[in-house]
Amino acid sequence: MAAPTRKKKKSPGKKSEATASGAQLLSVLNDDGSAVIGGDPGLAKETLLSLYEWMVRTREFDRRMLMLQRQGRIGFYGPILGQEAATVGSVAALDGEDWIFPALREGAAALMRGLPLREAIAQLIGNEMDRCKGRQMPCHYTYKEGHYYGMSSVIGTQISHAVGAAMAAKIRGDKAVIAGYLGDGATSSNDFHAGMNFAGVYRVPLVMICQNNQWAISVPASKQSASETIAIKAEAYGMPSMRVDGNDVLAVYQATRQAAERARRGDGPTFLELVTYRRLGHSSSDDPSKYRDEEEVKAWEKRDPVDRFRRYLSGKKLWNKAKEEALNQDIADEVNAAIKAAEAAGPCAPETLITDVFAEPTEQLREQFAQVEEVNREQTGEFPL
Ligand SMILES: Cc1ncc(C[n+]2csc(CCOP(=O)(O)OP(=O)(O)O)c2C)c(N)n1
Ligand SMILES: [Mg+2]
Repeated sequence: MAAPTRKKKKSPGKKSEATASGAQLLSVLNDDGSAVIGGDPGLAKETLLSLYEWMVRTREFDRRMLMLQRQGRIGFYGPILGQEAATVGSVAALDGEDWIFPALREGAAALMRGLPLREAIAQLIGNEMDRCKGRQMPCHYTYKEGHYYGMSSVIGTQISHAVGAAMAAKIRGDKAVIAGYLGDGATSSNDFHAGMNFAGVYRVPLVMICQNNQWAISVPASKQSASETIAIKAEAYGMPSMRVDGNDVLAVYQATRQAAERARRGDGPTFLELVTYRRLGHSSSDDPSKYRDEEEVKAWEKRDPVDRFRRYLSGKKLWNKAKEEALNQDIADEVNAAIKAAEAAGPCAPETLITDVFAEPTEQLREQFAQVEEVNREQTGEFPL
């Protein structure tokens, strides 16, 4: 996405300052779509529309990918319905050279940084168009050109990676800031404590962004921690934090922008807790009706981040039904074309089993591959696999 443009003069509202306790909840948008007085970050029209477009694209992509999984066209998918504002708002507030270390629900960030939709879908399939050649689990995109790091599936390890990269940026004197994402569940990992401590001590240029979606698979946030909030944990590491309404794209944008500017100035890391909700299952393999109350889901539906922002744009006369219909059609066409292109790609070549392990496959790898070929030939009478 293009660098966000901002109108000059307007200053962010007082509520946005990072607090020591992290107890306040920063929000800009009321449920009716109006903005809290003094809290509107005053973004330019193009930026506002781009935020909305990305939220809608993210939602449609997510919906279609889950459908592909249900139709058996991809193996696995981790939906993000309800969390669009958290990813889109935070990524839009970063500069293009900043690095993103995603956790489980930030795939849209790769798209915003330029990963073509068809390549993202190829990653879900694991075919020859996939730059990881099917070696990563679905939804574990990677896009180096867009400074989007490949996600590690082991919960909490993304934190150490992000902190390490931030330390490297500091040593090298880069201008880049590191955005390290995690979920509420990841705050119980050893890596969280080690990473937060290191980041605080060395004052690395980092924004830790926790998407508190209230659940870690079937474990509710209330059983995850005895702390009053997640944001408050940062205090122990000497790090300012903010608790932000994660379903409010303007609040997320504003908080991330401020935290990134702070890091870029050399003033060290900030921790953001984005309060949001995972409306669907943990993944396509999960059935949340087994462990949570449908009433809770319905309550969060009313705070839908896309509807809320649409109301804000409509109130500003920047959006209407005709524009909505045109955007929906464009995105549907875009996703359809991307699915077609990704599904047209063939499987990965069998040799990719042994390439990229070393610069040149070793003799042992070649031998093993020959054995695989032999077994396959015996069993099927043909090769390739
Ligand atoms: C070390 C480790 N333990 C367990 C798992 C299995 N696991 C995958 S996702 C997940 C829950 C993560 O919850 P959270 O951090 O809140 O992220 P969310 O899925 O809600 O986005 C677990 C336990 C794992 N991947 N790694
Ligand atoms: Mg969670």
